[in-house]
Amino acid sequence: MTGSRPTGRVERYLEERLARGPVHFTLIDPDKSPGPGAARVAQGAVALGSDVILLGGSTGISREVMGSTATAVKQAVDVPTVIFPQGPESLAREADAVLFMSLLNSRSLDLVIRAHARSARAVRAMGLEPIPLGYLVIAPGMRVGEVGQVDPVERDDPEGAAGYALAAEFLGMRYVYLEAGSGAPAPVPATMVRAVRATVSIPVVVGGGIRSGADARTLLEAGANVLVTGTIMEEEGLGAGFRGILEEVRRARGG
Ligand code: 1GP
Repeated sequence: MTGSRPTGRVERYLEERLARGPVHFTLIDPDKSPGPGAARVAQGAVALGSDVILLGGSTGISREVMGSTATAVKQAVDVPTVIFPQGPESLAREADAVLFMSLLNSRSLDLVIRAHARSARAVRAMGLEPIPLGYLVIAPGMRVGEVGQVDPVERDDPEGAAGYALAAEFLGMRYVYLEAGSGAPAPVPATMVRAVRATVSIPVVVGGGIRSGADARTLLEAGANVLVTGTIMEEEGLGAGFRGILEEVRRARGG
């Protein structure tokens, strides 16, 4: 499932989990749920079987808010706390790792590589484990599509997505993330997930617009290895939608 061998603790944890089946990431926005609020959400999500707490989501999260939220979450749960960065200013040493992600289909060189060059040494100095990931925005892309100055992959272009994903693998990235955009009216199409899964050997992460067990099941059957959900929890807490998604992940693991 992986290309080059992972060296960090969080990647080894993920590799072990992925060997048993699909994995779920809970995305929490520290601006909307700072500190203890995030810790409560994380506790509930992990109790339902979520494997990783991702912190990120809105623009302009300060290092302070990210740091105090990571600390609270780490005290509350045993699973890794990983930063889903909006930019170098939201990095904080209190987390375990950071998705070190290139926005593959951005027109902005900053988001493809330049911001990374500016922040790489800080990531190392903070002791954050970088998880190399190719991030690909699929239409509609929502806010990240706009802010990220993206040329979105169209929903009827699975081959286009597969091309980007394989290029990411060839470049040594160890995950590829297909992102429909937070709050997207529908998730990434299953045909696209299937095409990418059939093309690459690295794990395929899928997020954006996953709101129900039925959505989750469709994506898992298409071969998604990691599902990321954020909005459903913001809107409904740990209600039927979220529970249904986790149930499908559990079922796909055979448990
Ligand atoms: C956003 O893929 C994540 O970056 C999660 O999307 O908020 O729609 O669940 P949602």
